[in-house]
Amino acid sequence: MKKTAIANANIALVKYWGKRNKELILPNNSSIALTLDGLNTITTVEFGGYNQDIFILDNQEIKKGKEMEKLIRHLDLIRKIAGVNKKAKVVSKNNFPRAAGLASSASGFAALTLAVTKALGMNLSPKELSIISRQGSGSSARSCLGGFVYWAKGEKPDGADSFAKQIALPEHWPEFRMLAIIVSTKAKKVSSRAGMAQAVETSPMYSAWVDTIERDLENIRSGILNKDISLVGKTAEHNCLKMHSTAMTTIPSIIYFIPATLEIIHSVYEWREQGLECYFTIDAGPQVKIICLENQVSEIKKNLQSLSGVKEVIVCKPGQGPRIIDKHLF
Ligand code: 2P0
Repeated sequence: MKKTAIANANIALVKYWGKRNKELILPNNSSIALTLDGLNTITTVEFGGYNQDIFILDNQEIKKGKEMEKLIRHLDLIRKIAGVNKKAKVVSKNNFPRAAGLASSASGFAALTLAVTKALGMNLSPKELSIISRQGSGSSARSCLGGFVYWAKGEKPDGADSFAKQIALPEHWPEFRMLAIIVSTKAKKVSSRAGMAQAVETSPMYSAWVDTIERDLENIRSGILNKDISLVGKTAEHNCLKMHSTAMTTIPSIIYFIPATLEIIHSVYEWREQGLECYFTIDAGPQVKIICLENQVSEIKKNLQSLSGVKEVIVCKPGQGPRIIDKHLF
């Protein structure tokens, strides 16, 4: 059967950084993210009639390498659960640059998991979907739900309690905005997966990261529920800098920032002093995401035009969880 799913990317306000189990993708800490309207992956999956798994990503056939290995591993996981061994054709398209550090693996695995499970006749709850999706790429667990989402680290060795739960619907805070600012389209040198593993193993700051995470989670949760942009923004900024401090202090060190990243950080500080309420968060790459409310977007966009390193600005609102659509990619 052929099925097509669409899923949105998500950006974390409290980051996922470090694993307690690399095989099952179980995190050392819980995280909170916003599922974004505007950055999505559409994936069509068909089983039957194929001699081998076929993968076409952004109009290019992927025959080997890490992306193909991750796809086959995920298909095998779901085939095992469903008790089938048919090969699949998977065609996937992102509406944003893939290697730019905008969480394409999150939307990618959420869309893939929904399309594959539906194509195999499975009807999963968001909890079950996020448990399976998580094993493809951790952050994709959060893209299995819309709006503001909490991914529990869980305690169980098998990961049965490490799944995503919704904190608030997208409609709870429709004025909330994230501006994804592209400053580089080059693929990053150190992946999130490698960066977080290195931080766990070698950064003396990593224990401080784990020790202070619960306070950040509580602040962000309460900031979301009370629609308190200052609390959400300040906490997200602080949490992001703590994550980067563990990366910078690994051996060898990892600095994800480029000059344009720093130019935006300092501009955000300056704009805030001038009364424009905005905050930044940065993932394992050079792009900056600005957190603000709708009524500040046009001024921030205007200000960004004067910065030399800015290549593109994508304005994102709170978005919906994944869903099945009728329009197939093949
Ligand atoms: C996050 N990142 O919370 C953090 C912040 C990057 C920095 O989740 O190894 O691509 O596949 O589980 O999901 C990116 O991590 O890593 C990520 P794997 P993933 O958004």
